[in-house]
Amino acid sequence: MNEKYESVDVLFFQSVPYEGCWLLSNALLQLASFIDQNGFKAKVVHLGIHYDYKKTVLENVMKYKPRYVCIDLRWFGTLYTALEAAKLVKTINKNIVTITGGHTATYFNKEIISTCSFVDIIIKGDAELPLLNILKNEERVNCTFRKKDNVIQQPITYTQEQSDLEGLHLTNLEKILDSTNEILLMQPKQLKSPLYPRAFIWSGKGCNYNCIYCGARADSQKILFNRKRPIFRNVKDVLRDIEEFSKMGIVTFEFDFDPFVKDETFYLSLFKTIKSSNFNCVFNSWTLPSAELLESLQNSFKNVIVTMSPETFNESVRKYLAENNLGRPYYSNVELINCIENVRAFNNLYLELYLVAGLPLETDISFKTNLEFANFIKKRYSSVFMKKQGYRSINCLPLQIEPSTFMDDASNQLVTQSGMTIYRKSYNDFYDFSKRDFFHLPRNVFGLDPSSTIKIKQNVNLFNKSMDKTGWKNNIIRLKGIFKKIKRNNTLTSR
Ligand code: B12
Ligand code: SF4
Repeated sequence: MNEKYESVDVLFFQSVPYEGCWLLSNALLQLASFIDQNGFKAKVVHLGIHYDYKKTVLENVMKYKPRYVCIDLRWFGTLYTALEAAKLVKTINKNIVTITGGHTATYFNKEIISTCSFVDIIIKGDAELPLLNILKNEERVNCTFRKKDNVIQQPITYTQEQSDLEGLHLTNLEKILDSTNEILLMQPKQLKSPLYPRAFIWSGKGCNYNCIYCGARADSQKILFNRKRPIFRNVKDVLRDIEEFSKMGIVTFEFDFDPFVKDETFYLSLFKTIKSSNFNCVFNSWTLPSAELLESLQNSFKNVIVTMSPETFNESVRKYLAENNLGRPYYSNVELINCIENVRAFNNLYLELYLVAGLPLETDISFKTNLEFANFIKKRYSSVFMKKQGYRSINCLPLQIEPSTFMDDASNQLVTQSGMTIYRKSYNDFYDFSKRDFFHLPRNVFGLDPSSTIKIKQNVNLFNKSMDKTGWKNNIIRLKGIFKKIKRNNTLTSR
């Protein structure tokens, strides 16, 4: 380490659930950009980059000599390495101020500050202004910290509104990101999925829905962020982010923010302004996209994967969750099929479907609908799926317990009614899971009781096996009736 590096004010660390994990939180890049725009020197380092997170922490603290180290703690899976990283920083220089933030840190702020003397400050909720205040030595907001022997837990008084998002955008990635190309372009080596490398484009915050299993459901947004409604960014700022990533050679952009009910204005105006004919898109649609939105995706991008998450093909389970404010708005299987037909009508649009195994109310009989309907869709609409060896376009993922989910009476009641017991609730439960996961030790992956776990595993295996073989004649006969109900959109040509 003879080279001389310019020291920075803030060193951001992307924590990892396991060595080599490539995922980089968009929030870290945005926070670093914001700090940079405000005249402070910031650097983002990914702890997954060299398959030895401890070495990466040590080397980079020595290299950049930061005053503050900010460690990502959005995903509960990274609890262990995030806290270990903070501990290590203090062993190098105890005067460096260690800060963490994100969904998980916010939810467990009190537990972390009380048990981890090596974490100085937890920023709860939106972190732009609170972090800037810390750097400027101004009054702290949204923070949990120790003062003498007391724990100070400030209320969340800073919550970004739509207007606060104006002007927030990525700055020079090469400047703020250490090993930029390696991080942004390392993805294809590890993934089977097409359209990689891709960059995630942040388009807004919050959610209107209350999906039973989600740690960012509308009710959690109030607790974690004091956020009452979803907000969108400016199209102009989003375009700047796309431009910034494209300078690094990335041409595929992923959107995963769709909290609206029948209001697609934001995406329609964004896609209208995208000029390059080389860009690809992955659009995670939380509801069913309209034909107009699909058309605008086809016009703006070379290849597009549209993902939809009906969660289950069993209409009564889906309806129950939606009607009881425990899921996204209800749509019928007929409406879903109509939408798939619309996707198929555009040659450059491909479909991915996501289901969840282990939803409360699910029975062996209701799960069977998933198998039958998935097989039917795969066969009937085979041309709508992207062909790639070993790549599945209809997926069934297991339910996994996150912090800040299943926290109201209605969801708890439903869980008990379904014969399930949640085993992962407290900070220690989540910390233990994260640590065991990192060391590949036996662990309760889904956070549920043993019999629910066995059932979920069996169903996922059954589903995957069924997706991977051919010959689904029976299902097609059984499901033929649905076609009678489908209102075909005659204006679109079929693939
Ligand atoms: C987009 C998204 C993704 C993208 C991430 C793209 C990317 N490159 O960042 C993808 C699809 C890859 C993804 C993956 C996963 N996700 Co996700 N994701 C989201 C989603 C929908 C939006 C997050 C977002 O972009 N917000 C915009 C940013 C700018 O805002 P923000 O994150 O709130 O950040 C602000 C504050 O939280 C804070 N902050 C955030 N980070 C930090 C760090 C520091 C140091 C500080 C000080 C502050 C701070 O300041 C930020 C600026 O104001 C949320 C749900 C939601 N609506 O929030 C789930 C969510 C964050 N994901 C979640 C989960 C569980 C996952 C997965 C584990 C799912 C899985 N089982 O595989 C994986 C993670 C895999 C891994 N390696 O660990 C949970 C997390 C629950 C929890 N407490 O752990 C959430 C809350 C809900 C959900 N179920 O999806 N996700
Ligand atoms: S739509 Fe559902 S899964 Fe997605 S962020 Fe909202 S509550 Fe969570």
